Amino acid sequence: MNKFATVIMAAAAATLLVTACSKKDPNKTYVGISQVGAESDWRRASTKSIEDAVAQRPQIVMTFADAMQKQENQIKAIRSFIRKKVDVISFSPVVSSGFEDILKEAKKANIPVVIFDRAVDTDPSLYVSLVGSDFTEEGRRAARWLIANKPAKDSIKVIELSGTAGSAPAIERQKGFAEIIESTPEIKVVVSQSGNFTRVEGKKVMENILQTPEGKDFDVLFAHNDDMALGAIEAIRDVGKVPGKDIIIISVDGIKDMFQEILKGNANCTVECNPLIGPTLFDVIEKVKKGETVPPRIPSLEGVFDSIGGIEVGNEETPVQTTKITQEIIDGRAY
Ligand code: GYE
Repeated sequence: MNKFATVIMAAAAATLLVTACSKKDPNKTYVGISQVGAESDWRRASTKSIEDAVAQRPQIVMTFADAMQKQENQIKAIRSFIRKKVDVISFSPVVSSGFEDILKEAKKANIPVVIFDRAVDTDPSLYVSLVGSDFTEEGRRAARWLIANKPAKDSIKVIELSGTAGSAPAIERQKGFAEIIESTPEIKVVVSQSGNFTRVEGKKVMENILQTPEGKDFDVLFAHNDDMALGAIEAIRDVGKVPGKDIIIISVDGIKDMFQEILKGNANCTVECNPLIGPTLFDVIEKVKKGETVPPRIPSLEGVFDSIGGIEVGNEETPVQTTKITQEIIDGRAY
């Protein structure tokens, strides 16, 4: 075979390969998912819920990309989904700002976007639906629990460990908590620092705070997620204070490890945030692929768990009483 023929054949093979890869089965739904990372037990449960849902739906062809908590990775992944011409793009935005341009690219390519978990602050016309929790209400619930169980003191000092800076759950949990404690002037947040939603950083940040004057004298830890609270509990214990007793520990998510700590008396309350959104998410994605209309906002139903039970922490529209944690409840939890 001469050189010319070899080149032609290689080119033909390459074309064939490209067509084979890009040929889509019309009966399948091609979905590109960009997940935040694997920063917490909550996140790992969210990914598992997505994988389980896909395993149950043979018609879904998913490309999954882990952004490792970096927005730039997420933008790259979304751009590659657009190039691949998937049917639907879905992602949980690491932070809420800075997605306008890439979402416009998706819109231009006629690919609908379903956001899950965390919100973006772009024009809402750039995505079809947001499937996820009400983080502001989670912050409010945490504050209502504190007010119902506050120590009898003139001054109650709170240290807040916030989540990833600029992320929707960090912004909104902080806002909801602040809004409710405002009417109880003896409760004050004296320090607020980010632990980036991880156990390791939660511990490190708490260790540093414990060395400052504010860290020597405080009453409550409000952490934006359980993983940071669990790291902070270790740091608090290391300086000889008793978490759950000397320091009231309140956090958000509702992972098994935190339930266990509350049952042992080492922590006090966790506001549930449900990561098991896989089935709802793919129901929405399939409807979107078929061109059906879906609600712009699909919230999750969630509880609040503590060692007491029966504390009202909801609002007028959605009253919620806390559930007292038992070993049986822990054994029945999926994450
Ligand atoms: O609370 C935290 C995770 O976006 C609601 O992200 C989610 C948060 C969750 O890392 O554990």
